[in-house]
Amino acid sequence: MEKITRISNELKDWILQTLKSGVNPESIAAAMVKKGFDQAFAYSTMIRILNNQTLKTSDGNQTPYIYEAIDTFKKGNMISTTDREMKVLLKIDKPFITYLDNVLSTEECDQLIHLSTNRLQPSEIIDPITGEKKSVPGRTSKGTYYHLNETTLISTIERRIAEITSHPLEHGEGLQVLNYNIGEEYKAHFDFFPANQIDMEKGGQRIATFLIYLNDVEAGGETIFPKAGISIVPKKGAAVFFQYGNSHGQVDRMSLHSSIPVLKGEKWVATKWIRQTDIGQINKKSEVFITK
Ligand code: PD2
Ligand code: ZN
Repeated sequence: MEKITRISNELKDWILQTLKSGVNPESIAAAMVKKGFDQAFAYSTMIRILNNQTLKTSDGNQTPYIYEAIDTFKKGNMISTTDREMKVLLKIDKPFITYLDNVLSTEECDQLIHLSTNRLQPSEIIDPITGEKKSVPGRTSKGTYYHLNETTLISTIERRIAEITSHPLEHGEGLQVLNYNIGEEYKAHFDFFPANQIDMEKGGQRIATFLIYLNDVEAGGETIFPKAGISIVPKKGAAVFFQYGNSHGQVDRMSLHSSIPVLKGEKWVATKWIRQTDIGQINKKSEVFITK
């Protein structure tokens, strides 16, 4: 059988993220060969990527991502939910990113940190090659997951997120609370899955992320969107909401983002990843894939 000698943009992104997550280049090249890639092509592709050289991809002229406006954000500089008023601090259309103030009260932030402190575990990813969960240098935070509606506080936050984003609560994965100490980070990644990991039984593709800052960080810890040239400085109770999936099933590569290392103090965030459809009974907690 003829061996594959071209790679797609999607595979290129996957390789980049897999490398950043700490998987060694040989394992990735070996996985490509197993999937039917020409051996010399797989290894030379890895070398080009490692040396940061340009790479010709088979789908360089893909249809551009179609941005779709979200109703809540068409209406001005304030957003109201049934229980809260919040101010829009920043709104960018392409990629779609908003920064909202006052999403959680100081007390809600403190309560969520308190609730999470004794549940923290090293953050993990799922190795696409072995399928096993593991800690990697690219994601050094600690974290914990909550089931949908696990406590009254979690329910309140989830209902508020659903009202702000116009995405039903059931489309959200379980809330995740992350804690970064000095030097800890989450290297550049996409939150959406590569096409071969989308499971329509479990909510389908991830299409948006709602990230709430639970404290002020003394230095570092910004959320960076390098392709968009944007840096969001954490502010207690404020939230960044970004959307990268549309009704055409496309995903927006401009949504690449990272959490840069904390330089002073610590950082606490709560993240909600939102899917296309209902997440389903068996999968109420978030799972972190290496594609992230
Ligand atoms: O903690 C952050 O700022 C951050 C940055 C990028 C969190 C995530 N991604 C995430 O949870 O997906
Ligand atoms: Zn992310």
